[in-house]
Amino acid sequence: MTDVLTLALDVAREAGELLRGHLREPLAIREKRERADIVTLADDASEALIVKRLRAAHPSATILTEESGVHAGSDEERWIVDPLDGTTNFAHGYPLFCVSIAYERAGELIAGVVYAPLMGECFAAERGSGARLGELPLRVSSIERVADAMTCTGFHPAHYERNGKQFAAVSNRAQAVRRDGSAALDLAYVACGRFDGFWEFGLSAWDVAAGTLLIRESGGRVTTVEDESEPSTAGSILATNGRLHDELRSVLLTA
Ligand code: 2AM
Ligand code: CA
Repeated sequence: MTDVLTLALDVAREAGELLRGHLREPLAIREKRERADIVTLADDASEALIVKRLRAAHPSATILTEESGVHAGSDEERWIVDPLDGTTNFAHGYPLFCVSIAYERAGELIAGVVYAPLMGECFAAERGSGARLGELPLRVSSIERVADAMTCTGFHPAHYERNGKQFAAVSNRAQAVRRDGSAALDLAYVACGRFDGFWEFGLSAWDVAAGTLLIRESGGRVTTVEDESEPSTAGSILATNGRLHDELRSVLLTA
């Protein structure tokens, strides 16, 4: 395991435990830019801890975070951090939330960690070395058809109408569609074969960077919904076991 992955794992676990501690407190919640886009003290505290720890151990890299933006550093190396993915779940005590930390060198994803403290699960991937859940090596599912698939999606407030149509279209074809509320964790669940496919619109790099590497290192495929572009800045993501990617895309694009 490289130093970078060890650092990401240590920091994600520390931040996850901090989030767990904040769950017992009354939550101060404020709305951000849009209705239903909320942030809690826990988001800010987790982010402060992560930035401090990454800066101390690895001072040269840029750090991109959800809440405080870009902490400037080298162009070559970048951490991409969501200190709490699934804030709405967290705020209601629903256990599907996580810390997501990815590390990029020269624009390529090198390491990614998704830690869900209430589930007690830590997913980690390193470019070229595979992905693991704890000690267990990960593999995407072998489901071949949407008809046999358990899929998941997320609803961004700007896209409810399209989401509704696509949710209905996939529900009519697949075994199931879930809407779990933490994109980073949903992607980790594709990597370990619980979900066969996931799609969402309106996500940002911090929601998808670690999960994208987890899936690619587990044998899956990650693109945008529309085409083969990289999803991190493109505005949509389609992430599957690879086998049903084209079929799921065609169901979504004709919905
Ligand atoms: P967050 O909890 O870090 O904000 C849920 O579908 C996914 O979308 C989550 O990963 C969530 O990340 C993100 N999300 C939820 N509401 C959002 C909003 N209003 N704007 C941007 N992202 C949002
Ligand atoms: Ca977040």
